[in-house]
Amino acid sequence: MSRIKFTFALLLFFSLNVLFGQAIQGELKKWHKVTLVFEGPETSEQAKENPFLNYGLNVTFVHTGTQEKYTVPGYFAGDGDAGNTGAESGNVWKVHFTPPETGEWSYTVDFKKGKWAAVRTSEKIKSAEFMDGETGTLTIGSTDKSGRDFRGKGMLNYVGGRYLKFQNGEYFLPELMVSGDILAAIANKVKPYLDSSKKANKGDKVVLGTVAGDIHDIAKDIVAFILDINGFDVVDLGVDVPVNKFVAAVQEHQAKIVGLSGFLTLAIEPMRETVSALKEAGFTDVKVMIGGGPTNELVCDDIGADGWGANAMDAVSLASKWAGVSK
Ligand code: B12
Repeated sequence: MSRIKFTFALLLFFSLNVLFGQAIQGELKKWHKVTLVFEGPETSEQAKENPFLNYGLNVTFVHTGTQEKYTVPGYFAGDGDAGNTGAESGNVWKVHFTPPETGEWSYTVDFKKGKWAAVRTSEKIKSAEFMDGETGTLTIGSTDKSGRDFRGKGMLNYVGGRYLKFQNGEYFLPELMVSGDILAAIANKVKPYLDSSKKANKGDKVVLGTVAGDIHDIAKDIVAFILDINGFDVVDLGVDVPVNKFVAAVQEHQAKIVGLSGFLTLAIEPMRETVSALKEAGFTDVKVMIGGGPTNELVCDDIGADGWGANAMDAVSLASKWAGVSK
């Protein structure tokens, strides 16, 4: 574009904005917040005609390519900087939109006035004029954010169960991570009050750990806790446990049961090596159970383990069976 054309386009853009009393703030990028700022009616939070109830501002955005459509409610924003100024009055109205797609979005403003206009439609509710009926377009580019910046990941959606997922496909983990910490905290508080008669199994030791190369321990900790409250003495070796450490722990604690946890496909080989190493060390009567993401009964058979568990209660069932305890 020549410099003259560019200057003309720029002037047109600004004059249109002035004409409509409108500005667009924020980076025009996918998943970034774009704010439409309107110069609307001068009013106040204390006005008899309550701006949050008796005005209804909605902007409908439509993606030109896919026709994906969102209607986003706007709000009375005082002087536009009320968070800093504390202003209760002004003529600034805002709508925030986070475009979920690149490309062109057209928008249409609907601005109404009347009793409870913010929450209902009625023939008595009329145009509030100002920006009502205004239209425009936004051209949205790709996000330039990555890493921990949420603007590179998109909206967080609930996808069932306990999980939240970003639009880029990544799961949001904190709840799961925190749940492990909560369990540990609860376990420490609850254990002293648990029925000590369950400790009839005392002597039934389970050597447990997440195998070499793998640091996932939320599930392993749950298994340890459930085994513990069911009367087993758990020797928890932690995570990334080398083969020889399992063997040494079995020797030291004279344990008859070993539990191997792993969540990486790469954990299957260390599990196999641990099973073999125990046999080679002469612990042929030691039973080994496995569990965690990539494991199943086929893996169990293939690596020569004695049992597989889908969950912590399976660990209790297997250990109880091997210890000759009925559960
Ligand atoms: C939480 C998590 C993490 C956390 C772990 C935090 C922690 N302190 O444990 C963090 C963020 C640290 C992490 C790191 C990584 N992770 Co990760 N992680 C997960 C995630 C989301 C959940 C796993 C989990 O804890 N589930 C919760 C438990 C409680 O669920 P559960 O399976 O129902 O638990 C039961 C059973 O498994 C069973 N059980 C478990 N162990 C045992 C043992 C026995 C003996 C028995 C009987 C039963 C049993 O009992 C449990 C309780 O009921 C999974 C994806 C997923 N949704 O599963 C990926 C996942 C396991 N991770 C994965 C990967 C690749 C990694 C990383 C390599 C990523 C990276 N590039 O850095 C690193 C691992 C580094 C390493 N060397 O280990 C991949 C593994 C892919 C694969 N097949 O190899 C997964 C599947 C994600 C994915 N789809 O890509 N991760």
